[in-house]
Amino acid sequence: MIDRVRIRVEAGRGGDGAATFRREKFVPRGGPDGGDGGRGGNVLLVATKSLSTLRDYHEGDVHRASDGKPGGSNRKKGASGSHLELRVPIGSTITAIDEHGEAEHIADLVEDGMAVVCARGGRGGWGNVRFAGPTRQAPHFAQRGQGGRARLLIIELKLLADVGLVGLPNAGKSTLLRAWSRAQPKVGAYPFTTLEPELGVVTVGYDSFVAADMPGLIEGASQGAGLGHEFLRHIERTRVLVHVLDMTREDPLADYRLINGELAEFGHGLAQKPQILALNKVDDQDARARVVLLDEAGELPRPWFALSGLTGEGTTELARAAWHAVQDSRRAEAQRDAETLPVLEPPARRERFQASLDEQGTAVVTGSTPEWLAETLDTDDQDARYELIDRLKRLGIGRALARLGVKPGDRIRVGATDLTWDA
Ligand SMILES: Nc1nc2c(ncn2[C@@H]2O[C@H](COP(=O)(O)OP(=O)(O)OP(=O)(O)O)[C@@H](O)[C@H]2O)c(=O)[nH]1
Ligand SMILES: [Mg+2]
Repeated sequence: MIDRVRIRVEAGRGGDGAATFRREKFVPRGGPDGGDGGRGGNVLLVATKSLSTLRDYHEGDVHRASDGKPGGSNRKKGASGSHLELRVPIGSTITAIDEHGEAEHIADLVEDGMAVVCARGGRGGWGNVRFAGPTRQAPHFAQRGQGGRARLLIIELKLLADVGLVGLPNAGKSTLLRAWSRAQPKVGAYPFTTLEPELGVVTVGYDSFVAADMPGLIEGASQGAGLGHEFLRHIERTRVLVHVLDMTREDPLADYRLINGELAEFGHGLAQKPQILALNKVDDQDARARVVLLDEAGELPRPWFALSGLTGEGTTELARAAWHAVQDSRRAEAQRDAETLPVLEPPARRERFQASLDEQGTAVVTGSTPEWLAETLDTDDQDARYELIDRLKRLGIGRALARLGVKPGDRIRVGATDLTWDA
């Protein structure tokens, strides 16, 4: 099962604006008529129930949305690039990694049809018509299209199971899932028989829940030992844990503490999940005797059930208890959701730009609007540069630069663009 893949997504670039002039009979030089470029396509991830794995994705693949088309003469607007929709299974978690390697959680796609835009296409550039005004009737420049956003994404598929079976290798987890459901996970008399989580639907009367058989956990699993680390994160989304103990072993409670220690060490709330103890293999006489002994000594953490996955004894009672625990958890969650209704607040007012001096004393302006303008207006073209500076001033950047001591003729930087500031 491929459950984690890293891909690169690239939104489309905006089309360039056109710098054209009307050609009419008897009019030697018509006015500007260059149309705007179309915007670049977005990249979206969409959850679909028709997929259950990430098999369609390959590590390092690049997925691109299409670019916007350039504008044309006669004010013709360029066509927008089409969006790229990447389909992923329900339960996919999307994380973006920025250039510094920092991870940012983007979305949990937990329902069919749920979608998230993970890279926005660039804006189309304006045609030269838009730059005409009383002082500049024939602009010969247009605006370039904005680059599309590119992002490195990690898509992870976490299992959506109600109940997770945890325990040491060989405890009998797979055998229990076979007894509980029609799933046929491999059973072996050796550790690490189960290499991948397997799901089974467990029926309880008219109800049912989904249980996930996990690879065995060992000491150090939370640090990556054995197979544990890879799979501990699958347990994150289960509501209830059934902790399977092999009662034929010398000291089952030591095993119990070891596994719980690993769950606590891994974090992510695993240790806080409701847990039901499954005292397994009681078809074995020594195992049964051990249950009686520990019970009489009052050492068994509750709730516990004695069972044999092999003969099926006690498995129905355990299934029923697990189902009730799942119901309790669902109810508690519904209540929590009701108590934490979203509060509508006005969006925080964001500054349109920021201006500061870098170590060399160069003024640096950041912000999405100024950066967009600097990226798309050609600073080598006299008129386009005037237009850029004019627009930056209208954002209030002139005053901010003056406060920083910037004088006409100084070099400044806007985003990734260097230019000469003009008063
Ligand atoms: N006597 C007895 N043996 C059992 C019982 N349940 C499982 N076993 C045996 O224990 C061994 C391990 O069983 P599995 O179900 O593969 O154990 P697991 O916990 O899935 O093991 P891993 O996948 O390696 O983590 C096998 O030889 C099973 O036949 C039981 O209730 N009684
Ligand atoms: Mg197994």
